[in-house]
Amino acid sequence: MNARTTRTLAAALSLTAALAISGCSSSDAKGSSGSSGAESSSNASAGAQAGDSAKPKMTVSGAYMPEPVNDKMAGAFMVIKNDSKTADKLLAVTTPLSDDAQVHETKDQKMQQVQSMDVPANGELKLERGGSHIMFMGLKNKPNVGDKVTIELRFEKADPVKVELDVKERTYNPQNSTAH
Ligand SMILES: [Cu+2]
Repeated sequence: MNARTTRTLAAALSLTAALAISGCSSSDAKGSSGSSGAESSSNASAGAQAGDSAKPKMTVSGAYMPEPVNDKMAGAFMVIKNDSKTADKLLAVTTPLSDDAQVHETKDQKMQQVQSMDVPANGELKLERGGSHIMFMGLKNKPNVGDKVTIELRFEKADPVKVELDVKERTYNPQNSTAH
C-alpha cells in the first residue's frame, strides 16, 4: 500500500489516458513481490490430482502492448478466458523483456500492485486501459510498433500460458476500434 504514490499516479493517469503506461511507477517493489513466505495453502494443489477435468484451461485473446515511451516501463492488456467451472487466479507474469512484471489493479483511478487476480469460473479476466493490467518495469530494450513481446502467465491451478503481445501504437485501444 502506498496511497500517496498511487494517488499521484492516478492523477497523472487521468490527465492523459494515452500515456497511462508512463503514469505507473514501480510503486513499492519492496517485500510485496516476495510472497515466498506464506504459501502454505497453495501447496495442497500440487498433490491433488482429483478430477483432472477440474483443472482450468485459459484462453487469451487480444493481447497487446502500447508502444512504451521509453525503456523504463510498459503495460500489457488482454482478455483471459476461463472456460472451466473452476475459478482460478493469475499469480504472476514472466517475460524476457523485464525481470519485474507486476499485476496491477485500478481502484478509484488509483493503480496498485496486487499479489493475484481472480479469473472466475466460466468467466474472464479483462485487462484493459483504465482497469487491471500487467506492468513491466525496467525494460531490457524498448519495443517498437510491430514488435512482438513474449510473456508467460502463471496461474494458481491452470498450466502456464505463453502469450505473444503485439506492440501497437501508443494510443491503440481495441474498444475504440470496434466502436462505431
Ligand atoms: Cu500499473
